[in-house]
Amino acid sequence: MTAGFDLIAETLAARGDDIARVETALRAQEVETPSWAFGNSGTRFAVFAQPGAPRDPFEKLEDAAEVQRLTGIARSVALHIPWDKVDNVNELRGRAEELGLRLGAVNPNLFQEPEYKLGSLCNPDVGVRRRAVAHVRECIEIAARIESDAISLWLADGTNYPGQDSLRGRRARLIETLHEIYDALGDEMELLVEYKLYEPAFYATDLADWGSALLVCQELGDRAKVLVDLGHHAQGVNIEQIVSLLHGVGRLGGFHFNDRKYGDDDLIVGSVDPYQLFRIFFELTDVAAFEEGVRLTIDQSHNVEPKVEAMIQTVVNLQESYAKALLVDRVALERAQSDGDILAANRVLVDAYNTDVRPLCAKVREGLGAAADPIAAFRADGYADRVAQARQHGTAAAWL
Ligand code: RM4
Ligand code: MN
Ligand code: MN
Repeated sequence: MTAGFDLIAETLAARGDDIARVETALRAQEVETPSWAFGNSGTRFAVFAQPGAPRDPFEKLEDAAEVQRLTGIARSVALHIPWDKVDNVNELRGRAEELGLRLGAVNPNLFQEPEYKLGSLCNPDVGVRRRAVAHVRECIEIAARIESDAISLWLADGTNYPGQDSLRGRRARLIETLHEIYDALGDEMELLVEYKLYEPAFYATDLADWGSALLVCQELGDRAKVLVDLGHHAQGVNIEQIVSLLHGVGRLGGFHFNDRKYGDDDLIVGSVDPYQLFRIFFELTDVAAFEEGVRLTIDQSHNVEPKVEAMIQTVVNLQESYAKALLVDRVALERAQSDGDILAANRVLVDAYNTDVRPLCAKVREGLGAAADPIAAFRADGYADRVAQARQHGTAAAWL
């Protein structure tokens, strides 16, 4: 392990770079875990109950704390309301602090109420629109109470059949309701606007792509930013280009990390296409996007794989991709680019991607008081068995 670390350090030193730069950046990386990924979840066909699934938001925080304890970079937890609604939100915040956590973005739920059948913020019925806005306002109040600085909005709104509703009409309603929401935000709060190509609507989704989300944000104001969920694009779309473009115009609010093969599969990020994840990090490391607070949130659904272990693996994947991006020889890359040396430029990237950064990441985690090998430590510790014993009675939290 030390040998692997020394090799990276020597390679960097030989080109006048310093491994301390990379270690500092890795120590500063912050990943937000989603509360909803700890509860039971399922496919369209079945929900698979897992032993030890948390029964309430407090137990979800315990699971998140286990992920943080072993990885050292996942201190913050995103909430989904009403799934994480509690009688006293200060208690939830207090528990988070006790566990060494922070509550992160608040996600309103505008997709589960029967009255949202024809949409929420775009619904043709003004009464439904009013109630949807009221729900988001309630989330803003919760966010203010827990001192969260972001509302993260995903709309399931859309239509299934051509002619079902006026596309222009829906857009106008969306802009109007979003203005109300934006005006209700606290001064320090950001509105993150997530887009998704399709699903649950199959013909026309009201916020289907980065362009329609960006236009909305530009209409609202500086604190409205686009959120990129990696599973929400058509096949083959160049996500790193979207990310770099949004960042360039100051509108990249953050990510929902996950991986996919076909649709919005919500698999472990970096499990299907680790090179894509690396390319995304590569586009953002040289522009200091992470220091400016681009949010790295995970949005995954572990239906059949054990949830806490899956989350630990996810955080490790995010750390390793970032580490590889930090190792790109920028001087050599610029030289190759200005020489028009296509293949040398590409090799610079591939060299960094092919570096075994595991010893480097292990050292960073140890320095943070976390585990050199988080998965092995998790399995040895027996957390999964302990919670399976402790959480036998009552109803598990589930998002269906
Ligand atoms: C959506 C979207 C949202 C998430 C819901 C549960 O597909 O990714 O971010 O909150 O799923
Ligand atoms: Mn998402
Ligand atoms: Mn999704």
